Amino acid sequence: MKIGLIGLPKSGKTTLFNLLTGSTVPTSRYETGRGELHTGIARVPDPRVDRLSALFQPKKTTYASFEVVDLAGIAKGERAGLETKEFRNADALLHVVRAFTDPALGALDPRRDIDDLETELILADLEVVERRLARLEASIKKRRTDAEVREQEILKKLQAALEAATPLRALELSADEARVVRGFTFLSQKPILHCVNLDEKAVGEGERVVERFGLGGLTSRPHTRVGWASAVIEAEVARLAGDEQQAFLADLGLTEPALRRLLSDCYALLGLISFFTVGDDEVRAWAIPLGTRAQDAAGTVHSDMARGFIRAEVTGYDELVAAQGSFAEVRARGQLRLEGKDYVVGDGEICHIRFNVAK
Ligand SMILES: Nc1nc2c(ncn2[C@@H]2O[C@H](COP(=O)(O)OP(=O)(O)OP(=O)(O)O)[C@@H](O)[C@H]2O)c(=O)[nH]1
Ligand SMILES: [Mg+2]
Repeated sequence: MKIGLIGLPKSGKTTLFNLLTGSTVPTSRYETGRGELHTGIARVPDPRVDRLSALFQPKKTTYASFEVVDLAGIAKGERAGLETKEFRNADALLHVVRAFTDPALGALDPRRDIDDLETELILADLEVVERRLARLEASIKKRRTDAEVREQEILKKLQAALEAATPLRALELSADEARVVRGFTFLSQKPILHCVNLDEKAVGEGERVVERFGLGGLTSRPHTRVGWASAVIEAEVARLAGDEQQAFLADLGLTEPALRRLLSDCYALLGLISFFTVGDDEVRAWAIPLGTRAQDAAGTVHSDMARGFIRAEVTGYDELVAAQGSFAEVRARGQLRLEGKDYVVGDGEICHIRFNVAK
């Protein structure tokens, strides 16, 4: 899964990118960083993985992760900067919205910035739709095919929505429509998390960003979330370890580092849940969309496991922890289930896949 960091210039994207991925890309108030693109990996913190790892003492512990792409800022009217392949195929957008004061950047107004950015996404999509519609029209004139007429119908529906300033993520599409639309990688269709980047002094008021900046209308939109952080504070939090970190957070009136919250928000925004595989070699979290069948879940681990799938042995996280990680004990308690390929895997379940690949 891939997350694209997006936002107006100097909103703090690269600062947040560094935090998410543990990178050290230079950030600056002045440099434009035009055309620069950074990619990295963000680990999704999960206390359940920590606990399982403590129980199994594996050689390796692997958290679920996101790929993160950081682009240069997109100013009003500069949507051409969005035409990057690495960005186009992002699964979700993390929109960094400035809410810290910087005299050089003018008055802060997160609501306006959110609308301005959304407008750029919508206009970029509208250009794609209109280009394709012009081609389709010419092609249908020459030789009419049902497939192209259907595509034209669907694109006209999208065009009408975009012209009415509705992002495509707000449209309900039938399976048939979704299939046609998928290949276009429309930007306004991607789920979006607006992260309000707060002034250091305001960080204790994070829980109230929605009221404070009049963002109430956004939270009820489909595939949209509002989060907050103060990137500069988070950089300090990240430098501290354990107890010191907790003490610093408590001083600021915070309960946890913003990164943890933002990453779990991204997870939820994408409709993802985790299942775990455990053993002496590795304890690992796997991200799957809610509603994934056992056979497809097996396929995220290895394609052979999906192909030769026989059964999944499944138990819950709480059950396994209560049994101190002993499968024999879980089985004895009648809490180890054998499930078939159509079983829908639940969040936090521990799965052991039995499979057989013919030679
Ligand atoms: N006061 C304050 N400054 C911040 C915060 N986040 C970022 N900045 C500053 O804003 C400036 C720009 O930060 P970057 O992370 O480079 O912003 P960006 O969005 O990546 O910028 P471009 O890629 O050039 O669009 C730097 O000087 C940061 O230190 C914040 O939470 N508070
Ligand atoms: Mg940057």
